[in-house]
Amino acid sequence: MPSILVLNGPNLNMLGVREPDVYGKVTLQEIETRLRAQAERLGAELFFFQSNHEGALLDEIHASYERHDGILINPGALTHTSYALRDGLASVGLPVVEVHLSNIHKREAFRHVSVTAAAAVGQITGFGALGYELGLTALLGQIRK
Ligand code: CA2
Repeated sequence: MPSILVLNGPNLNMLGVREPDVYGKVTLQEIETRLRAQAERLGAELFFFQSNHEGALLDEIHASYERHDGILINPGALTHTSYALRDGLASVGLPVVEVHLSNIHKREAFRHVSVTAAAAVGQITGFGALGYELGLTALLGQIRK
């Protein structure tokens, strides 16, 4: 059974708590519950990790080497700034799918660029919590092809 690391970056622990107009009312815990149900249907094992610290995310990415089969990641604002995360994702050689709740291209100019997406197979942006489920389906498609 494929093993998937689900990574969430800075501030995603605040989902559903503040700014529901931008990110919706769903909490990260609810996203996890929905994704686990989908993973069970699709026959995949999920490992969740959220951190507000770039280095902690990087350590988790490095540890995924030979432990997981793919990475589903919402890097939060590190999407737009972190060459370290991009290099880390590229270094482990696993298929990566990047997910964003909001449509980053419809927002402030600084969000239009993702430096991490170059290390991903593809990016899903603007579909809210559903994006994680779409991303998981896409990632498993890459692993099983
Ligand atoms: O749309 C996304 O998923 C983002 O990755 C969310 C990040 C943002 O920096 C990216 O540009 C796009 C923000 C994470 C959530 O931040 C919150 C802030 C306040 C209240 C709740 C969440």
